[in-house]
Amino acid sequence: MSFATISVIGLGYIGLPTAAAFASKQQNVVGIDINQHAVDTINRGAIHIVEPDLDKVVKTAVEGGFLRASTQPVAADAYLIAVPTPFKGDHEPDMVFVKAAAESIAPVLKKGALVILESTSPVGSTEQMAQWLAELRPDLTFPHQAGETADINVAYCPERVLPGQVMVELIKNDRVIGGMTPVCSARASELYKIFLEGECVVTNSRTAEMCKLTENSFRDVNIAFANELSLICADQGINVWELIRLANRHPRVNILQPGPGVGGHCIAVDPWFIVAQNPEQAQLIRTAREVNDGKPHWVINQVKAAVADCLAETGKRASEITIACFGLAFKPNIDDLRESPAMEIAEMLSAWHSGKTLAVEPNIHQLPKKLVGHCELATTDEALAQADVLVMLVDHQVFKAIPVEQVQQRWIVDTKGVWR
Ligand code: SAJ
Repeated sequence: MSFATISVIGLGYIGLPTAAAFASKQQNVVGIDINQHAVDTINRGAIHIVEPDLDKVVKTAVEGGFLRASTQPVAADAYLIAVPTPFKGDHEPDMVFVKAAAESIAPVLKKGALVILESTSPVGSTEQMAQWLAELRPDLTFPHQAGETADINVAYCPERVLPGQVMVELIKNDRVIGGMTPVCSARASELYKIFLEGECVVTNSRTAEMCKLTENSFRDVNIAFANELSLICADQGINVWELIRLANRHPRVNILQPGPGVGGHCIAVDPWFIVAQNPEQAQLIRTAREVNDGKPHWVINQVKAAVADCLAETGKRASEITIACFGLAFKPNIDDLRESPAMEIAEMLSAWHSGKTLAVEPNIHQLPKKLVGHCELATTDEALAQADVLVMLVDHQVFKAIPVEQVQQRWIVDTKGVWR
């Protein structure tokens, strides 16, 4: 059975590329979002987020009449829900957007439709979503009620694309397909095969939900290991990057890189979903989160020690000292400042420091609101010429290309090993 209309609910970093990928295969796609600005932008053939190559695919799809956006839900043969799943103050997952998405499509659902949840969600969310839909549409049957013969098929199929490489990974990566029944999985696989070059790997919805959380927790735990090593090495007078390079020569060792902390919307969030559901068992996962969340504070203390040293050696007053932070993005070579430990550090440092704080971020043209009045946006050359204390926070390619002889400062806190 083909899908005459595909509707993607949530046109953000995952939903819009997914909608565009289907539309690029000449499918009729309607994207739904509550953000009128996003809808208007997409309908003009433009994009409201930054992701390489997405603009071209969206433009072609909109101009070809295969993709349109709306704030109003439409009847479709397949729905993909890709809305945010943040956590609340106590690290409990907040499913309010998934619930709202289910409520929005319920009135237009028709017999034979497929509903897929893509948002990162705690175990059991897909069954919960099917239940919400069933309560709103008692005239239809759902997999938890009617199994293989249900009117509506429901599956969990997580995205696993890397920001910055979404348009490639969306198509090439294998896709975990977690149907509530084997029929649901078969239909979901059929849908993704429209654009997928990777494999569809079939399981049930609960395993698929846990798989997504596991992937990001695995990375978080491994980064925490590297971050903990960086603290130990600083204490022992050992260069942690050399240490990791040497240890990784072992055929079965592959340590990740330490940094200023872990940022972005995924890795710093998803492990908490496991912890919230399994507080007794998830000791290592919780500790990894705490280690990574604690890293920016450790970096601040390193900078404070460097400033104290600089004051003692130069006899200057604190207000006469300039600190330069290199990088604000949450990882290298992107302009995304969301949940960035580098931003957190620049913010805390500029609030603490009585002198000038410079921020060097070649991927942005104006300072984010939070830093206005506290920091000055500077070029690499200006910062290297003016600053007493250098703080390397993001290993952007342009920073790695700075010739060593241009870096004359004695006080350097290098969280990425660029100036090792
Ligand atoms: N980081 C380190 N050291 C490393 C690697 C990363 O400190 O060795 C830091 C980065 O600087 C950044 C954070 O971790 O602050 C996260 O960056 P990332 O590149 O590891 O991951 P994201 O958040 O951009 O994307 C992740 C990916 N998940 C995995 O690699 C397991 C991606 O495949 C997921 O689709 C995405 O989360 C998501 O949407 O869940």
